[in-house]
Amino acid sequence: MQFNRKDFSDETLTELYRNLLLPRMIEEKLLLLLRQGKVSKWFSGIGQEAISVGATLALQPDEWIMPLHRNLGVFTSRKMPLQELIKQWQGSPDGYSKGRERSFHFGNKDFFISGMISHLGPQLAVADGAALAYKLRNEEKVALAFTGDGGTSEGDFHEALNVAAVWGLPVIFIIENNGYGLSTPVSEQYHCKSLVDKAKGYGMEGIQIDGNNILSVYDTVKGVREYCIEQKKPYLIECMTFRMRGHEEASGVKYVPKEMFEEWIEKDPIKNYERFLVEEAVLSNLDIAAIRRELKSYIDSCPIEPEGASHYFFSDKTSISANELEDVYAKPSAQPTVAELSERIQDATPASNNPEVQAERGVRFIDAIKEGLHQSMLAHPELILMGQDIAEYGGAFKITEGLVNEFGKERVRNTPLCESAIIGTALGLSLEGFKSVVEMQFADFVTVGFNQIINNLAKIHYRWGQNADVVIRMPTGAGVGAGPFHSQSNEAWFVHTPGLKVVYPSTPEDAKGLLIAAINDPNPVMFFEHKVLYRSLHADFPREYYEVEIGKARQVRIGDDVSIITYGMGVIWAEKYADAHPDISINILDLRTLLPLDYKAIRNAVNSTGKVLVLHEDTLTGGIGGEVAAWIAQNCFEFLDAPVMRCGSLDTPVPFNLELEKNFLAESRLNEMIQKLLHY
Ligand SMILES: Cc1ncc(C[n+]2csc(CCOP(=O)(O)OP(=O)(O)O)c2C)c(N)n1
Repeated sequence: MQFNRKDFSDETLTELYRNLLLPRMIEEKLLLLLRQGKVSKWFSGIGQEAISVGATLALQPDEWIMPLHRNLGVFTSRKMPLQELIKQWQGSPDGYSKGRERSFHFGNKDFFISGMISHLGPQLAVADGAALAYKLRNEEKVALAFTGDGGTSEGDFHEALNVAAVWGLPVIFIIENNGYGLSTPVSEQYHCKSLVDKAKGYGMEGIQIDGNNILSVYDTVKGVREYCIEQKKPYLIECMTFRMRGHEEASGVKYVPKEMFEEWIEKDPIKNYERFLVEEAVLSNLDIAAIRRELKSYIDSCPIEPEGASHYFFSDKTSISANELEDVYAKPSAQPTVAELSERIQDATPASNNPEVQAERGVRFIDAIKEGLHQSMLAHPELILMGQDIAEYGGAFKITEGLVNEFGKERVRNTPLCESAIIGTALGLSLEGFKSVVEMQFADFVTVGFNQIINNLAKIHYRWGQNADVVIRMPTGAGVGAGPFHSQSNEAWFVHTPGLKVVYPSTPEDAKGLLIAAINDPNPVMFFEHKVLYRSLHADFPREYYEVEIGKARQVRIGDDVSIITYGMGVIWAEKYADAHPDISINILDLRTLLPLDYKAIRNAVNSTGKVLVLHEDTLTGGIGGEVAAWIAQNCFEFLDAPVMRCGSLDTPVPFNLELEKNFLAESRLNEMIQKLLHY
């Protein structure tokens, strides 16, 4: 192995050595603990340390790194105390993830390390977001993300590299090509000659280097960092290396030919670097032995919980559930109050008090959403809008029309066609204190961004205390003959995911106030907007900047005979039905927020009539109606005079033909269900 010390001082070379050695020695101890059952899971990075360590040391300590499961060297080179890391690995409630996550599935803002999710690829776009934040603030910084050779086959790899290239983001993407993805050799993983060749396809530069050579990694990443900052571009580095142990400690290495180990043991990053340091007279063998002794005593001084990862730590078991639930959502931070934010808007738009401007203002559902977005852009200079065709074109439904003229293309961003990367980017922006609103062109297309929402955004606060300050706007629903992929109601998918908030307004006033509240909320909010209502629903709404509280239902009508608990288009159907049947006294509750539900309001609705119909446009089976009905049965049984009934759409995909669609929709069965209930 050839080392080129360039003009690195002896101190730098020694510092690199200490950092390189530490994760190896920690791992050797950890492998013991694993055998003793004191640690439950371990992904070894032995043989690959030069990549994590060299790359981390080449960055500034306040630049975000997105590591994966084999990157212990990132954590140690960022100087995370080993004592704290051990607590994390042992599942201690005092650990970085409070015992909620295993091994390296956690991050920490103080160390600018973003925690991975098991799915690997999603990490890459989060780096795009952090880099976008640097770019927007004109900071001279890069973000760095790791992937394995296996991870490059994921769509997330393609999406993240493409976005970084198109947007000119300072991101360093590092592929650790260690020959295998679990048991899959690279020959079964990709068909190009070298992974670095993929850089060309994205219009970015790339280089392949020896990942076992610490100087090569350190020097390359340093140079690439400068390039990314100066050129405002991403860069791909493929580090060739080898995994000296199994995928994880239980999985063995039978599938790896013996000769490969023989070949790569000769290329061991530590042995080779030690030899070089001695040859260069930077360190003597005695110095090396002294450093090893020093690190050993540091490692041995860290307390190990003898019981290992177990319930042992939770002495006060009575409060476990309360504590657990407490951390699902981030608390509002010390951000300005609504009144203070409102002042910003007044300062920015003296014209908003002008009667002529006000007279032109529309009162459609869509106008309320536009106004909520516009005022939020004024109130939050750090709010970024992202979506397909949302800038000059104004979005598929023209909701963002005009915003780009006022706020510019940096804040109103057309995106490539890649929902997953954009939602990941939004999360990365959030790491750096930005807010974002992502527009799905149609709610149906959220499926290709699903993983980021469900696994990354939703769980991040519970897992390691980071919030995802992201609103995802979901133009939803049927009724316009748009067929199975432009009409679905998919809110129930998200209601089943702790960590998300799900909001679904049915009036212009609520649409504006809830959107403002969603943007002010530090948590990820799925914001459903019924497409049919955009231009068909007219009702004046307050012009000032205001919030409608998330989690509070709205009493639409008071009645004695039957309660309809509903939301979204269901509210419109229920009101229409009540107007057409003045002889029936109908109580209507608009849930407005589906997660968290307003149980108090539901209880009142049950109590006031004793007969309840839960109505929604979503298909019946597995819809939110089932959840509401079950809760009522369990908690309000004594108020009921009839079984709780549900009215949902037919359990089929949404058909295109208007007659079929009409038959599909829940409204076609509303009268039948109400009559059943009344005559029970
Ligand atoms: C989406 C997804 N599919 C499958 C897995 C299971 N899995 C975990 S790691 C891994 C191999 C990853 O290989 P590579 O990206 O080369 O990284 P390495 O483990 O070699 O460092 C697999 C298949 C996963 N975590 N996520």
